[in-house]
Amino acid sequence: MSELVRYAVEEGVAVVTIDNPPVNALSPGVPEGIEAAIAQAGADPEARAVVVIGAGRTFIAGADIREFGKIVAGEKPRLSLYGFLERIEDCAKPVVMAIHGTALGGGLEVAMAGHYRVAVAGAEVGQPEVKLGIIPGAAGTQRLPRLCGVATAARMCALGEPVKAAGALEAGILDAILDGDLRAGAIAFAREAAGRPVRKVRERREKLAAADLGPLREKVEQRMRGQRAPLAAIDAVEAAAKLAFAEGCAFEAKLFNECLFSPQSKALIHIFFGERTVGKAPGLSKETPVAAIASCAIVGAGTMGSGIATAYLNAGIPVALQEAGAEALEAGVARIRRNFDSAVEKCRITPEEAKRRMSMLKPTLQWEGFGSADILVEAVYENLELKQQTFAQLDKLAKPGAILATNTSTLDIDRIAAATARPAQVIGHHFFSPAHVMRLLEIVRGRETSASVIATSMELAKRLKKVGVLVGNCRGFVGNRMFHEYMTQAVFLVEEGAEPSFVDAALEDWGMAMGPLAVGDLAGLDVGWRIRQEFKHLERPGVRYPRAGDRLAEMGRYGQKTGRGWYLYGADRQRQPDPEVAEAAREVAREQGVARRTHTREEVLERTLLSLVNEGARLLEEGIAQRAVDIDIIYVYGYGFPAWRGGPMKWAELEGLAGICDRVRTLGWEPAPLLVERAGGAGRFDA
Ligand code: ZOZ
Repeated sequence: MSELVRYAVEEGVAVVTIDNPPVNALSPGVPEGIEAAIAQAGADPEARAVVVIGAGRTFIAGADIREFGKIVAGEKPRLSLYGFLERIEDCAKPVVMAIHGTALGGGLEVAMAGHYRVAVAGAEVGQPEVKLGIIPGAAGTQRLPRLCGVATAARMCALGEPVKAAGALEAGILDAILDGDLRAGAIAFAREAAGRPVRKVRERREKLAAADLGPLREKVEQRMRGQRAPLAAIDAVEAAAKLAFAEGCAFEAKLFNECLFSPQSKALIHIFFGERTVGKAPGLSKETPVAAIASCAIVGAGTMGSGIATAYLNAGIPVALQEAGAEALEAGVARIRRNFDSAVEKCRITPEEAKRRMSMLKPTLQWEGFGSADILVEAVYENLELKQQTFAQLDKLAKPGAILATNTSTLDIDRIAAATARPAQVIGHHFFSPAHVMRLLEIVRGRETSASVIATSMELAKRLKKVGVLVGNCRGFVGNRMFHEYMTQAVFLVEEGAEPSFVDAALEDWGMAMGPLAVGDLAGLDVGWRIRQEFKHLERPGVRYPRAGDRLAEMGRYGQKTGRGWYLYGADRQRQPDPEVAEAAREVAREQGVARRTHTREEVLERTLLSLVNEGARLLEEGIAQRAVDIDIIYVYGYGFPAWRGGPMKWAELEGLAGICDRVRTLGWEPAPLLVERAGGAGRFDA
């Protein structure tokens, strides 16, 4: 028996324990170990039934995702688990799968090869493969509908969302939910089942009536636009109703391999590991002390301040919220209450929980709570002088050791820190709007920020359920510096004659959650306009700058909040084209001497996307971004870049860096030196 799988007999039941930390993935040796243990149990006169259980925090969380990359790279042969699972199912003694934690992907597929499935109430089961750009590849699309019907199975495989134990019991995926100790309960269950004839899931057909999957296909085409795997998953589940089990498996295997070898799966697997990689900042020792954060004080109760307060309260951290005026403070508190009300409406929390979280909020017109807070967060207007004054004030109020965080999205952290006598305690926490919803937190280190303040911020991000990415200090940091280049191209295109809707549609059809001009309207055109005024002194003669957005802001067209920006917005908030915008763009073009012409969608994509990649390469070279994967995570979690394209840097790698470099030159731009270097070398940004 391998070390990964243990065998013991207890009360006449063989107990097979999978022990492959951290999540009992089906790494090499695990399927072999399970198979050997099942065979041993089958031949063991002491064992009348079998229990398969996971050691540690979970049942099997799926295939070992790291193996997929090796298979695709040709370093390892393709693997098939079909025979392995059938041999479990063919065991003459009842096999009871005992589930805690998560039985996901290949984990649920193993569980379905058992004759019974029992679980603790907190367990979850699911086929989340589509989130990795693949579909179940070990008969999941064939066994699941045999347990819960075609419609439920198709939904689970296409959307990838896990199901809680109670739902899984109701659907027929589980046979029982056990209270108390799972191992003991499963053994008792197995003893009951011993001697009864076993029933193989693959031989069941009673739930295989065809279902209308048209509405699900439509939903997937909308919600997971551009992705291949969800539709393939539906096709595979649908086949279960039409084909014999073996043929259904062959069909599934064909689709699985098509998906596995696609760029979409490479991109999504990159994002899966990337989300975990960004939490480990290079150069930050594991021994760095992390301060306890038990209370927070926020200055500024505007959109950002109240969103940030909501995020802290959601994490169970009490918040003092300060505003100078009673009206603004009340508006902020009302906004936070609305956030919780909406969570109640969506059944995410109970009304009592909403009340409890509200009770942890202490609004103040003075500075109550600021002296005792472990972290003080500044969320005032984006203006350097104002932020410096605020930090001078926070420095006076804060206790020694408290962290002072600024939510600036563009300004120099060092100049803000210089307004205090403790620059080592100052750091940027750049939240994205709405701050309690968006997963990204850019953590910006200043020149003097201490390692402990950085480590504490990374830990805090996890508590706030954010993906924290550590970046260096420069104008706009990583996200907004790249976005600036991207937006510049979008505005140039409009000045040259492209309709805003043409630019946005090209990018949205490509997969961006929202086109850049629509994002501008959402964020407020006045925001960019004010920032550009702040940096006007840096403009150089002879260089073209985007002007049309500022012209709109000067006309009072601030975007959605004024009902007019790049588009017109009615009561339904739908975008409508506005001839006034085209006129303003024409006027700007005339003033700036910009030639007007028509554009193709390809040109829109080329200019906007390559501007992201080229600036990303510069940020990497300057060390502002530590790794290309950090940039990708920032773009996927903060800017609506499609995860299935991998983020801008991974997308460029998948396209081929040599070609990308040539395409940048074709646009008449200077490729970033790092891009040139990597294009001629490894073809990858990260080692
Ligand atoms: O980690 C969370 C999770 O959701 N994991 C992914 C689960 C998943 O997607 N499973 C399906 C895999 S694909 C599949 O199974 C295909 C299939 O049908 C099989 C067909 C085979 C066909 C032949 C092959 C060619 C989980 C909810 C499990 C735990 O979350 P936590 O927040 O507690 O922990 P994490 O996410 O920080 O994870 C801890 C460490 O474990 C690593 N890891 C997690 N799942 C893994 C995995 N490594 C390899 N394979 C997996 N399935 C994770 O990267 C992290 O590592 P470190 O180094 O960052 O600590």
